[in-house]
Amino acid sequence: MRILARFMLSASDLTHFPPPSVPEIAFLGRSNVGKSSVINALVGKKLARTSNTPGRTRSINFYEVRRAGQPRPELLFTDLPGYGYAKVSREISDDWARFVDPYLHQRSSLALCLALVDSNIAPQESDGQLLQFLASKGRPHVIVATKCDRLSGNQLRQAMNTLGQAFAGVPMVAFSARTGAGKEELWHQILASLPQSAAF
Ligand SMILES: Nc1nc2c(ncn2[C@@H]2O[C@H](COP(=O)(O)OP(=O)(O)OP(=O)(O)O)[C@@H](O)[C@H]2O)c(=O)[nH]1
Ligand SMILES: [Mg+2]
Repeated sequence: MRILARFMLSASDLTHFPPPSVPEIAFLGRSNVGKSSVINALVGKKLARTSNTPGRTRSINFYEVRRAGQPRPELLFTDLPGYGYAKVSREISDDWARFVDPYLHQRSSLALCLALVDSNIAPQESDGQLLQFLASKGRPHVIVATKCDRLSGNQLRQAMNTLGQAFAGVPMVAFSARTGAGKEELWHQILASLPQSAAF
C-alpha cells in the first residue's frame, strides 16, 4: 500500500482545529519519545519535523493521509505536543490545558490514540497518567514502544514484559523508526480502529 501524506495545518488553539471529517489517529507521548519519527516512518517520508531538543512540537500538527489513487484524504494523523520533560513542562502544561486536553475530550473524529513510550526506559508515571486518562475517557488506545532498535532481542522481550505488567490490558506494538520494525503491525492496528464506514 503506497501512502501519500501531506501537512495540513498547525493548531495552537481550539479555534484552529479543522472541522471533524475523516477518522483521526493521534500520536501522544513524552517529549523526545519519537512521535514525529513514527509518523514519518508510517508514511515513508520526512513529513513531521524531528529533533534532539525535547519539546519541539508545541502545537497539534494535522497531516492528511491517503492511499495512492484515492482522490481525497482518508485519515488524519495528529502529532501532539510532548509532555513530561522538566525543562519545558510549565509551558507544555499550559498547552495541554488550553488545547490538548480539550482535543482529547471532545474531538468527535478521533478514532485511535497511539500512546508512545520509550522501550529503553522503565515505565514512566507520566505515561501511566496518560493511559489512565485515555481509559477514563473511553478513548481506544494502543501503546507503541519506540526506539526498539537500541535493544537486543532479549532486552526487548524483557522490556515488553515490564511494560505489559505496568500497563496491563493495553495492546502494544514494538516499533523502530530507524529499522521499520513494527510498521506493518502498527498500520494493522490503525486500520482495525477505523469505523466500518471508513473502509481503508
Ligand atoms: N535509535 C532511534 N532513535 C530514534 C527513533 N525514533 C526517534 N529517534 C530519535 O529520537 C529523537 C526524538 O525524535 P522525535 O521524533 O523528534 O521525537 P518527538 O516525540 O516528536 O519529540 P517532541 O516533538 O520534541 O516531543 C530524535 O533524535 C530521533 O532521531 C528510533 O526508532 N530509533
Ligand atoms: Mg515531535
